[in-house]
Amino acid sequence: MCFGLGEGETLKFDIDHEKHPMTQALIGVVMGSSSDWDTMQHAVQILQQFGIPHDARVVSAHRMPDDMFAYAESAAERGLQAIIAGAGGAAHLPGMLAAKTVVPVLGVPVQTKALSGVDSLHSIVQMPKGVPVATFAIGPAGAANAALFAVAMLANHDPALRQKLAAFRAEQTEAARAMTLPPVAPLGKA
Ligand code: RP5
Repeated sequence: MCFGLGEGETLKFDIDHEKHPMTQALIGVVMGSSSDWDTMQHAVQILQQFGIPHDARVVSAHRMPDDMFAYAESAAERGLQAIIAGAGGAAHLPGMLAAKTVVPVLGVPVQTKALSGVDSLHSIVQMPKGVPVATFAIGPAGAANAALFAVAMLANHDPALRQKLAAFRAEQTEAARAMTLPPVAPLGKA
């Protein structure tokens, strides 16, 4: 699956167009299985919302290890600024990608049936010293936050994108301020 800019769409932030053609992905989203898509699509939604060129695909650490290495080894030369990697269970994918590239890897633990994703979280977060994986919350919130983190990294070098991110935060603030609470339930019915 590949998401680039559509025809007529303009790039919404300043990048070196010599180095990064209009449709070149800046963020790679990978996952161990198509069964991770329900979770990982939340990352893609955020990237789409901010107009970040990206691609998304299945790259399984244990079912297609050679492809995983090829993906990681070519990540820097393809211009990827970060890789968002989601996996569940004995979740090797983010750590093994990080072992094969210096492009920052943002790990998303996918919720599992057996251990609710705590297995995935521990597998991803407990990287030994020297090869880091920035690890996010279990499930869709982690996927969305990984993408927001990637946006924030890109925004360091892009004032327009930074403004967009600030507006996104401001919108959330307003939504929280507008929250109201329901009346207290009568005694015995709570
Ligand atoms: C991992 O195994 C994937 O990331 C997925 O979360 C898990 C189960 O994969 P399927 O058996 O559903 O394909 O590699």
